[in-house]
Amino acid sequence: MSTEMKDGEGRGRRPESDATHQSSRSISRRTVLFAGAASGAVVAGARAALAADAPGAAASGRATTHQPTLPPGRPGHDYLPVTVPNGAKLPWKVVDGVKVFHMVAEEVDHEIAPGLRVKCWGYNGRVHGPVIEAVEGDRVRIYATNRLAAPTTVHWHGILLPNGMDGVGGLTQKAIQPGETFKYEFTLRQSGTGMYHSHHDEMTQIALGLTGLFVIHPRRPRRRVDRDFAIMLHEWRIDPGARRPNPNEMTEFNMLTMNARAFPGTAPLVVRTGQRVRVRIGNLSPMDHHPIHLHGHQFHITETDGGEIAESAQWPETTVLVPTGSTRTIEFVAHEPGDWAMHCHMTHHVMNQMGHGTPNLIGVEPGKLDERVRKVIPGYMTMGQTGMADMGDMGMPVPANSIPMLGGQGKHDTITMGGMFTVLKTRDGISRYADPGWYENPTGTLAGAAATGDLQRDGIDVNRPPSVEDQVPE
Ligand SMILES: [Cu+2]
Repeated sequence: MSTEMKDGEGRGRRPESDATHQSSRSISRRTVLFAGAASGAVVAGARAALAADAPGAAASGRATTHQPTLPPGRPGHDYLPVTVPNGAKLPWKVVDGVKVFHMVAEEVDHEIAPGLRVKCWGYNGRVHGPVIEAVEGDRVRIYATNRLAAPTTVHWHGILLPNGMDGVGGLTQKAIQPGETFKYEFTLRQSGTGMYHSHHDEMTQIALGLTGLFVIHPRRPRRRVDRDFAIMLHEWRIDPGARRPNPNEMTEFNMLTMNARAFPGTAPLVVRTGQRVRVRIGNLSPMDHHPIHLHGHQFHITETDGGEIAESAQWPETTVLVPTGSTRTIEFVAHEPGDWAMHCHMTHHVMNQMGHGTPNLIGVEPGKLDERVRKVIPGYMTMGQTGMADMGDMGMPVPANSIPMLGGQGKHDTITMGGMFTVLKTRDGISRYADPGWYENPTGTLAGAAATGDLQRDGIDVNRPPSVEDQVPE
């Protein structure tokens, strides 16, 4: 179906000025019919599409070169607005049928997690920049003011637009000098999750936070969801005690963030049991890809930044790899109440600043070492013999303006995670989405210390050597 429509677009292409007189639906039908007539092979498909009142290219999540400008899409009417945990959205107003936005690139004092504040570069006082939200067919006019000390540009990543609006410094425009305001204007020809970021001295400016998400809702959605979340991934090098992320870092990133917050600073995703949930995940980390894993569910990857994935091509997953410079959208039904971890599965990406460079002391017996070192360094204590979990809750002092490697307080114990970690909180019957606190596990559904009676009944002797069933060659 989509292949046929692509053919049709090519053959049926018409100038935008002409197309603007037509509704997108009539154009879609015409292009489908052109394709059928020209190839003589897809008439049946075209008929089927018309019979099903198919949304056509303009509403399919696929690219079109002649999307007419449509009346500005309205939140709550044309789309369900996205929820941005810990984040913000860029406000807009309509002027003569155009959605007008104003973003300001500037230095931003930003809290990554309680105890760690850093000087980043962001937009409109936020890191990352506020989410731009619009609808396929909207015409958008976006003013970009530069209040940084350096030139910058704004590139609309994955967005289909005229070349001169692409925001690549030197190649498609002059850089926006400090104090200048540039104007970008185009009609949104697609739906899906795009991004925006500086395309001038990217290494410095992206590393300091000049990125954001650009969500474009379809004009006529094929699938409805009840909750629609947007999360931007990032990685930073912030030395303990430092207030400026180091943009020169190439490999040793030590702060990993979701919407520029690290656990325990990440807000949960709150949903009601049974709701259909979408999570859009963008990644503009300088160097790394992030496999984001959701506990307790199977989801489908429904979109990339290249558009919607045909249903027949989607496959179930529990982890979605989000390469840098990409977006991935997942959807699932929140069928099971509880507190479900959602996190990057690279183990060093769920750790915070302190401790990545520590020597390997697993299994080491310090013996009298501590005593002897304390004569030189009062209070010295060897750590790490059993791993890093102690770093979370021992209350060990860390340098000012830095946070321990891991640890947030959970319902049952310390959560030995940090960084790119958050929680999907699914609750029965809620109508508000404020943090509902920790999940109360129904009796009989919570793992806990085994009772002696259970052990005896099942013949488990914890003092016997553990057994395995050896595999012998057949
Ligand atoms: Cu990661």
